[in-house]
Amino acid sequence: SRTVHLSDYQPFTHLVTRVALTFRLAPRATEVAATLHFAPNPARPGRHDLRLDGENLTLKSLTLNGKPLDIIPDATGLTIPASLLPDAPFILETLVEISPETNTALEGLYMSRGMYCTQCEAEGFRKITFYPDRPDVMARFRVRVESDLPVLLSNGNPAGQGAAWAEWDDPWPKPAYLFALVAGDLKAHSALFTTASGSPVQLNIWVRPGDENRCAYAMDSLIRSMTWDERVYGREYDLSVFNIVAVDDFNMGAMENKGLNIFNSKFVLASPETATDDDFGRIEAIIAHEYFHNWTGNRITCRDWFQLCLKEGLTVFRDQQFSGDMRSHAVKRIEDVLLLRARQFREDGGPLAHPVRPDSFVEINNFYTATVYEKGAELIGMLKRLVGDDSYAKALDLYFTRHDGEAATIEDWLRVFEDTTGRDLAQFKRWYTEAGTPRVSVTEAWDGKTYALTLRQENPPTPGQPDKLPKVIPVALGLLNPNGDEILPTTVLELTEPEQTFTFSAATRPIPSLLRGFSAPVILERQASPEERAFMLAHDTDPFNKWEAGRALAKDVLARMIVDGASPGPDWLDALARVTLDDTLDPAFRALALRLPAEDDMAATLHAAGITPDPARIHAERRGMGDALARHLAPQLPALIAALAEPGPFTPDARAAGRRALRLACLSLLSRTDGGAAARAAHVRADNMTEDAGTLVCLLDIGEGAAEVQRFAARWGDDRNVMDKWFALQIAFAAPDRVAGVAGALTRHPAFDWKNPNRFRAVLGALSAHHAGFHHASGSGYRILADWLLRLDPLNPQTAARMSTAYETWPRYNADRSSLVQAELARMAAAPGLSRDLAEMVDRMRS
Ligand code: B3K
Ligand code: ZN
Repeated sequence: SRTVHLSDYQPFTHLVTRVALTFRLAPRATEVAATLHFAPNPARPGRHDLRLDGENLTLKSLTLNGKPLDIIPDATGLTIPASLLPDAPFILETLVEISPETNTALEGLYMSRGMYCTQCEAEGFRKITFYPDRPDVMARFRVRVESDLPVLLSNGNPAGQGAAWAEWDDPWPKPAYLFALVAGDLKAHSALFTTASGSPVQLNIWVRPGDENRCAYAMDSLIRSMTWDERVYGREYDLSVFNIVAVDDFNMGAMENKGLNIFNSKFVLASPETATDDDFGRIEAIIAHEYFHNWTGNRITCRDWFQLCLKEGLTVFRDQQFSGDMRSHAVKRIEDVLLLRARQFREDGGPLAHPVRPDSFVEINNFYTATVYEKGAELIGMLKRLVGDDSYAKALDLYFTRHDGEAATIEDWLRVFEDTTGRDLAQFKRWYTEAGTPRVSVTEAWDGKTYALTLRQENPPTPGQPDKLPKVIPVALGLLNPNGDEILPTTVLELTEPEQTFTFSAATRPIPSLLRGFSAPVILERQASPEERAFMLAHDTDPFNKWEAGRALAKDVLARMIVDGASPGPDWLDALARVTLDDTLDPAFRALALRLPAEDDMAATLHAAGITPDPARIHAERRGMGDALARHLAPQLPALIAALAEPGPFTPDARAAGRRALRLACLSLLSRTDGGAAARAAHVRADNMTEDAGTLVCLLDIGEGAAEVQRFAARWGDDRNVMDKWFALQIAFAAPDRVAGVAGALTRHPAFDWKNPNRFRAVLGALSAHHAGFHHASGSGYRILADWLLRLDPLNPQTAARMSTAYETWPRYNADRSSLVQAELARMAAAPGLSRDLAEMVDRMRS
C-alpha cells in the first residue's frame, strides 16, 4: 500500500485556471462533462506528464484542445504523456459516467434517501471526475446541474436556472475538496444577512419537506457566527448566498464546501421536543466551525494534507472562542478539556499517537483526529498565551492579508507570528512535529521568605519517535495564601528547559494554582493532600482550576477505592456537597463538578501509575462512589431539584441549560436512593428532549425504565435523530454483563439500519464507549465490534476505520485482554479485500 510522505512534496506540474462541469444526474448513470483549462506551472520548470486522479469512473471521451485522445485510465487515474502536451495553455475535455446510487462509501457524489449530495474532502473529488485532486491546485469553478429535481445547488453564486437545470459560478479559486453539489426535493428556511460593509447575503438552510420548522436554532447560530467573525476577526462573508443542506447519511459532522456547507442532519435539525441541550450546543458550535472555515480553510487553504491542522486546529480554536463568548468561558473550557483528555490524550498515549502535523500517511481520512483537531486548537491557544492577545490579533491580520488566496503551510503560519513579534518559534514548532503528551512534575520549597517552584518536563516516546527535545510550555500560575487570598494573580511561566526553577517572595507558604485555564496540553503531576485539593475547590479564583481541584480530588478518592478498597472520605463528600449547594456558583459549573471521573480516564490514570486497570472493578467502585455521594446528599436533593425547575417554556440558552444539567445530575443521584420515583415522575412531565432522555437515563442507570424505553420508541419511532439516542442510551447505561446482550439485540432490531453511519455509530459507538462492557473479560465487546467493522468495511471504509480506534487502548490492560484484542486485530487484518483505511488502522494498532 502507498505511503505518502511530507518530505516528498512538490508543486503540481500544471496550473488549472478554470473548470467547467456539467452534471446530468441519474441514479446509476450520472454523466459528468468537464472542461479543464491547464497551463504549465512555472514552479515546475520543464516538460511533464499530466497525471489526473480518478477512481471508479467510466471514461466515455477525452479530448485535448478538441482532438480525441486514446488513453486508458488505470485504477487510480490517467496519465497524459508530456510528448502529447503543448508547452502552453491547453484545454482538456472529459466525459465520465458514475453511479451515485450504488456509492455506499458516502464519498464523492452519492445518494441519501432520494437526494444527491457530495463529500469531497479529503480525496473524494477523484470519484466524480478526472482531476488533480490535491489542495494546492486552486481553480475557478462553473457548474451546470441538469435534473428534474426541484432544488439544484452548487458552490458560489447562482448564475441562472431554467426548467430542469441550474448554473452556479464560484468567483473564488478553490481546491477540488471544497466542491459540492446537491439536488433534491428540499425546502428552505431562509433569512437575509447584511455584512458589515453592507453586502446582502441570502441565507438558506435546506431540509426535507416537514423539517423546515426545526431550523431556527441553526439559522440563529449562523447569523451569530457571521456577526462574531466580523467583530472578532474582521472577516466578512464573500458571496451573495450561503447555503446549508442537512443530509441523513453522512460520514462525519459537517463539511465546509465553499458557499454550500453540507451537514449531518443531526447537527442542523433541532426543536425543544427532539434535541437535548447538548445537541443545541453542538449545533451552535458546528455551524460556527463550518462557517469560520470560509476564511480559515477556504480563502486560505492547505498546501497539502499534512497541513490539515492549519485549517482544523485554527478553526476549532475559533469555534471554541465563539462558544465561550456565547455561553460561559469557564464551562466551555472545562468541557473542552474533558474532551481533549478523553480523546486526544488517549490517542497520544497509545499506538495511534501522531504529531499534530503528521509526516506520513497511508489514508489521509485516518488523520482527521483528536490530535489534529483538538490538540491543534490547543497549540493556537498556547501561541496566543505566549505572544499576548494584541500580538495574536496582529498576527492573524497579517495571516489573512499575506496568505489570502493561497494554499499555506504551518511554516507560513508560524512565520506571521515571528514577523509580528520578533520571537523565534523554532522550539514552539516541536509541538507540531512531535507526538505525545508531555508530563510536567512539580517540586516546591519555601524558606520563610522565598517560594521556589521547580518544574520538570518529560516528553515520552511515541511510535516512530523514541527521543524528544524539551518543548516550550506556558504554565499559567496563581498563588493563594492560606486564607484563600490571591497573592499572585495569573502569571505565565515559560518552561523551556527540561527543568527550571521559578522563585517568588512570600511571607507565608503559598498554595500554587498551576496550569490555570489548562494553559498547555500536558499532564501535570503534583501530589497534594485531600485537604489542599478541597481548599482549592473552595477557594481557587481560576474557575478552571477550581473545577480541576475537585476532579483531582475525585480521582484520588476513586483510585484509592479501586486499589485499596478504601471508602470515599468526608473531604471529598463535604467539598462536593458545598459546591453542589452553593447558589452563588453557575449551575452548569456545579453540574460539571458533580460528574464523576470517566472509567476510561481512570483506566489511563491507573496504567500511568503502573497499575493494570481492571474495568469491572473500576466500574463497580465508580458506582460505589456515586452511591456514597447520593447518600451524602440525599437530604438536600429534593429541595434543590425543586428549586431548579424551570418555569415557563423551554429556551435553549446556556443559563436554562445549566439549570437543567444540574437538576438532572441531582435526579440521577436521587434515583440511587428513591428507586427512581422522582425521575419517573419527572419523565412523565418532561416536555423537552433534555428532560425526556435525561430522566430516562436516570432510570436505566439504576436498572429500571423498561416500560419507558418501550414508550419512547412508540412515540419517536419515525424520527431518525431521536431514535439514534434510543439505541445509544440502552447500551450506554446497561450493566457491564448485559452490554453485549443489549447491543446484540439492538443490532437485530428492525430499525437498525447499519448502512446509515449515525445508526451504526449509535449502537457500535455506544458499545465501544462503554468501558466495562467493551473491555468485558469474555472478549464479547471486542468480538461484536470486529464483526461489524468487517461487515461495514466493504461498504463504508471511512466509518469502519474511524470506529476501529476503540481498540487503541489495549496496551493498558492485562495479557488476557491484550491478546483478545490482538486476536480481533489479526482477524481483521486477514480479511480478504480489507480497505486501505481499515488496514492502515489495524496495522498501526497491532503489536
Ligand atoms: N473538514 C471537514 C472534515 C472532512 C473529513 C474528511 N474525512 C469538516 C470539518 O472539520 O469542518
Ligand atoms: Zn473543520
